[in-house]
Amino acid sequence: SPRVFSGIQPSGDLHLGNYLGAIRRFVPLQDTHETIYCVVDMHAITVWQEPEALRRATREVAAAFIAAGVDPKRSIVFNQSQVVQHAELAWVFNCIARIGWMNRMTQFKDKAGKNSENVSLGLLAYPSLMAADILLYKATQVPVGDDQKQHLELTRDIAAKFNNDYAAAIAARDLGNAEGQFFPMTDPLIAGPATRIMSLRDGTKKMSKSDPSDQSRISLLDDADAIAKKIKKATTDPAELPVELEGLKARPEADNLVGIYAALSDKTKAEVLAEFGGQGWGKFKPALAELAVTVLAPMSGGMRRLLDDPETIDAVLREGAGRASAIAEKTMADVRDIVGFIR
Ligand code: AQP
Repeated sequence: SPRVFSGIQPSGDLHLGNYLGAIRRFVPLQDTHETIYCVVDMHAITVWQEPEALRRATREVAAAFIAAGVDPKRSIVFNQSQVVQHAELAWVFNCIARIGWMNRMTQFKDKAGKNSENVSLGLLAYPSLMAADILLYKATQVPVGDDQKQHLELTRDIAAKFNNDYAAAIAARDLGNAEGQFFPMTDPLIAGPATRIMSLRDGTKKMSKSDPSDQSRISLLDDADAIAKKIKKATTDPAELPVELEGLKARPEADNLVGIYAALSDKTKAEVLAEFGGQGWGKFKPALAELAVTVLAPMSGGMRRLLDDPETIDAVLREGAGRASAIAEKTMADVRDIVGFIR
């Protein structure tokens, strides 16, 4: 069956965007696909992480997967650094990808800001490690939020250049598919009303773990009180909610909150406006807060219970890493032969 891979960085507090854009969508894929979900701790250290905080955040991401409904028996759940082939393939891809490709990545430009000479080399090479994550498992589908689309395009570019540069070696060993490709072309799965949740403070910025303002995001471990307060304080324009979808166009904050309501209630934005159009924020915000608490309370409760027993989480990650390694080593052994490494 087709294989799905996705990863989340343990780089801070998981938030509603991570949940709606990615984690929640991991669950139903277990019924139709072979699924591999990874806590990408090696990606996280592209910016400084305090070691104890990294360990805690790694367990938190694993707990979020499981609390959301990812079953570690059906899916492979592990942390990236335990499967050394990720780093090994990333090195090969660093030698395939061009510096110009990396310099064009908007995530790099956003994160590096004006200081691009002084960020880690790993931050620039990030998409190369991400391509390795996906292609080690020859995954063909990757459920992600909209912000990852450009990285997925780069993954395809790397796969295509590898297939092309080494076409003769791939053919000589009969390691290609019908089209002679060793690595498949991967598609992003980006769907639904929540592919890009925006900051609660600024409707033009995405909700992000690394935003310095805690008020900008709803964290998955926030309690009901915190969620209600953050939604109440969320930046909005003073106008009431529009009746038609069109009316959300030039109103990023309103569009964002309606989109969040839609995603949390499995409705379309039009359906949400049919219910709330013409009403003011004083009506809508409490309804949104109540809905968010209803959906997120079981998540945070489940995460807290799992986090009470870190040894069990670590055992899940270790067991998952063992299963992932078996697949990864098979791919990597072929890559070593293709590239010309003696073993
Ligand atoms: N705001 C968002 N709306 C929808 N989806 C989102 N994702 C992230 N933010 C939103 C999706 O969540 C997954 C997690 O990706 P990641 O951990 O690699 O980090 P990221 O994309 O860089 O997101 P963050 O949370 O903003 O982290 P920082 O601040 O550390 O960069 C991905 O599938 C992503 O699309």
